[in-house]
Amino acid sequence: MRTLFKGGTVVSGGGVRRGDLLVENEKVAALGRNLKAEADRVIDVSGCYLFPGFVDAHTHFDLEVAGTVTADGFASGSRAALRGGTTTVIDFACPDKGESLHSGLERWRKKADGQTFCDYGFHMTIDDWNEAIRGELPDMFAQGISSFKMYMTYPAMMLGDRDLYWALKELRQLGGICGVHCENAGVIDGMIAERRAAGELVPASHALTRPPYLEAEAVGRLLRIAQAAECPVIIVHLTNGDALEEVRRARKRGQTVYVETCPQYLLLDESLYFNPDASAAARYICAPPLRNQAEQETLWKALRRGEIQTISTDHCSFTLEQKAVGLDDFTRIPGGLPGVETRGELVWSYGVSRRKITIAQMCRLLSENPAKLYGLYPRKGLLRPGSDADIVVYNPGDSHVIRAEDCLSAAGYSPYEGFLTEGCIQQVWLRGRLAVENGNVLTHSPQGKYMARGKTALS
Ligand code: DUC
Ligand code: ZN
Repeated sequence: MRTLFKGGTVVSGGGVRRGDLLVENEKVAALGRNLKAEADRVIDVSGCYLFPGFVDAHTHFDLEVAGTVTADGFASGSRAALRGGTTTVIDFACPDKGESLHSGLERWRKKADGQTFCDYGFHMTIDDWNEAIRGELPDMFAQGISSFKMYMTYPAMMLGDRDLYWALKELRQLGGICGVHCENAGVIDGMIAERRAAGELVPASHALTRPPYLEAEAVGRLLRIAQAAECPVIIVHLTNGDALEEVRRARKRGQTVYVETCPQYLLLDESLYFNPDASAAARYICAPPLRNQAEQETLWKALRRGEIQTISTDHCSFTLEQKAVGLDDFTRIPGGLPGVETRGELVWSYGVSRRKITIAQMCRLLSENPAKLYGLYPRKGLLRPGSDADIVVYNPGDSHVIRAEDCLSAAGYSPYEGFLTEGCIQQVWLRGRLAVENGNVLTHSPQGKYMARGKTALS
């Protein structure tokens, strides 16, 4: 099957170029101006931008958090992803403390295989450090897991400084890359205890007990640990300028540091936690929490300057009923926001359209850089002969209002309710097949393939 996309503008991390694109079966076959190719079908994409399918390198589908399980499993989560132009997700396999990495991976493969509508891979969470886990790492690479995750907070998952150091040293030897959740666990625990003693358990206390400087402290400490281990690291979901300062310092010292942020830290602010209606405030609980508007501008500037490499979503969805268990005790509210469905249109509408970033930067942040960083490039992350024909057809002339009732996520609400988009995702193609058209997912069975990934290729 040969499909010719005529009259569009093809986007890459290097820029935009008017031209046609020929797809043969699952792959891009040719690119060029006025391509004269025989094709079984011709798609008129004049006026539209063709992006390489977006990669969301930070999703949590089918994850147990605070005694409940995320509303989205791999089926609903990946349908929502596809609808939002995300053709590949990298989710987090998360073994319990004491469980082997192999057993955790097997559990996550069972959750995802045969259920997932877009392509997918896994990062492996290291929530314990011992000889057995060290011994399992080489085989993780053999199974296509080249990236890992560690937590400096959450008692069920966190590692202390010594174990972070040893794990990073080992990953350096193996050529792995690790994302780290940076927040200072001890002081946060102390602040929570103080709020509890004062009977201040409303959702606003969530933001007050996780201030930006405690994230920055953990980022700074992690980067010194990474310096000792001589290992590159990724700061996931970075939210603020003080944390970014720590990254700048480490880079000045010569360290390799990658940074991810998320749409919620660019577009939503902490005033949402101070809504006197606790059920309205609870829907925004996530960690790290939302910050103020000045921090949003700091992040946009850092994106424009190339100091942040990826925008992923940290999609971790709960229904309002699930969030409601903690209305009188914020520590019981399961943390996380839905977002996998709206990232592309939001970044275009509030980033590109408002001239905060360019179209090419959007392509780097959503497609090219995550594909390179997580070992999927050049199969994913660009449109050139030989790449997978994962294509987002973006129509800049259209627009719509984000409404939860139109969304596919099982969360049942959207943090971006009422946001107006500029432009719309008109079509999404997954490996040469039309998967989404005008907001409708056309594939009725899960077609997603497991992506065994190689080592990082982002410099
Ligand atoms: N933060 C959240 O809010 N949810 C999932 C995991 C995380 O780090
Ligand atoms: Zn996360």
